[in-house]
Amino acid sequence: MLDNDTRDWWRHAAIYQVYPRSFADNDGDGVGDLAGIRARLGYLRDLGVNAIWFSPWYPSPMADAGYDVADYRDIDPSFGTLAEAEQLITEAHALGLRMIIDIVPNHCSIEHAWFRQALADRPGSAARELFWFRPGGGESGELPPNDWQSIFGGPAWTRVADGEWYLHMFASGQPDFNWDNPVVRDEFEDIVRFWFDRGVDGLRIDCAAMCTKDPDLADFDPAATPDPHPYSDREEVHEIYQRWRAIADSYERPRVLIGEVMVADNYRLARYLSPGRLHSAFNFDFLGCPWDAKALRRCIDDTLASHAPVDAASTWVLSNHDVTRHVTRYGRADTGFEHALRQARHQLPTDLDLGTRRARAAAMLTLALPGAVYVYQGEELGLPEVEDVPDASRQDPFFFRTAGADPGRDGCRVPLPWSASGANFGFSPDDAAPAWLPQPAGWADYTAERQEADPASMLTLYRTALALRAAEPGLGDGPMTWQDCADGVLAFTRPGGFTCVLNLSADAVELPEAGEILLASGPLQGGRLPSDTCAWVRSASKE
Ligand code: TEU
Repeated sequence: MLDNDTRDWWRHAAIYQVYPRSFADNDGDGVGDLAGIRARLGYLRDLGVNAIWFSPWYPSPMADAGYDVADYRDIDPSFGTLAEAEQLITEAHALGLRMIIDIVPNHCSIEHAWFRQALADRPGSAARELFWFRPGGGESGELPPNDWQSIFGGPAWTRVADGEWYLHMFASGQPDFNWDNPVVRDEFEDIVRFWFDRGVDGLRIDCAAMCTKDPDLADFDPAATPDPHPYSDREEVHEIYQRWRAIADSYERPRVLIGEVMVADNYRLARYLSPGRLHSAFNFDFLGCPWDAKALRRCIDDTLASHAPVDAASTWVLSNHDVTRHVTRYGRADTGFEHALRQARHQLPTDLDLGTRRARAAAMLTLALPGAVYVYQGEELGLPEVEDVPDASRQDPFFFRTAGADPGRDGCRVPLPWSASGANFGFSPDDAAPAWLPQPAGWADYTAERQEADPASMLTLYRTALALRAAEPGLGDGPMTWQDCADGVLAFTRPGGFTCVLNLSADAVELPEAGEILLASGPLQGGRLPSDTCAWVRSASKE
């Protein structure tokens, strides 16, 4: 039995990502809010997840959907109040759900009090030293201080009225903090305590590898993979999390640190997870792994091998608010990582039936693997990417900073469909404003209400699989053993006679184990496991 109350709950938890703008709207403005989430906590408990991770809920001008934070100690008024957040934490805990919030330490918003002060003060002032302000190049400082490019496209520098430039690795509304400055470090340690004191169980740390920069701010060639890198995965960054870990461990019920760590490989990732640093990090390698038996096996083995020496639990992620939804990705010819992040955002031929069949199988695979698993809101409903978001509704800076060349991430952030009745498919109450991103007309079939009653739905599959996982002693963190099987088929056992079999080959195959079928992602064909289908089997001889 997976006990949600154990001290190391995060090693095996199923963690549900709530994107607050798009989960549920209670006040009818077409934007999700905390009251909407509170009203649907029962849905999450019934789904069977152990924890919720909230994307940013802080006051923000929403230049990057809340990842541009104006005040780290409050709640955006469109979402609610700090008092409501505290109620939400208490109510979630009462239902046995842990609470993880997003913290964004690499950058803030241009509306943050520190940045406003920096703009008001002179070059060289203490407020400017909290960020990366520099004079420009060229004859009269008209050129950016270096050649760094924003991750959202275009130069990573913006010029202010007095002629200086400030660094922003993302949108121009997201100035990067100067983590060499002890004032920044102290401030964030205080923010970390602020939320832990309010009962938050863990932090998801945004852009965790990027906080520290080479103060020389020299030009560099990204293709040359410089070592050390000027702004990513630098040695000094670990000190930040060692200090946060000491804070997390100082609580009677220790708090958890989960990194969004984008680095070259799993071995670099594992350095963030070594003792005294972060507890856990997202497995983006797995998210981007092509739908192919050999590639998946290699990725799983590499994950386990890199995590074992630092005694970290693995995590398994299929989707999040930054990537094309996996039902759509898996319905395409190329399912790999670059594709997930970029090209896939462009309309490409997609077979949604195929994508859905694979997504069902993939969910069962992740839930059977050792470690923790993340579920991005809407994946339990089998939502596809919304590819025809009208340009006028788009909000993602990726779209604007690439002049539309990259349509951005809005298509995976469309508000959830709850029911056929009610405004915005039940996302909002009656008579509400239109949802902040329009939902496709055909989404009635995806509503939670319709799926609840359907034993063949994606929602039923997630509920059943999560309940089985919680009851199965060998699942969650712990050992797994590969079984020999045919090409294109993956099979592994977990303790207690549990076997997971996934057929990625074109033809139906015999199940390698005789036994009771606990769950299958699709109907078997005369006892054989069809292509793109996964089954959980309890072997007759429980070893
Ligand atoms: O993402 C970090 C990041 O590097 C992303 O830009 C990622 O490469 C991209 O979204 C893939 O499409 C985090 C957040 O998850 C993202 O939503 C924010 O926009 C970003 O940080 C800036 O805070």
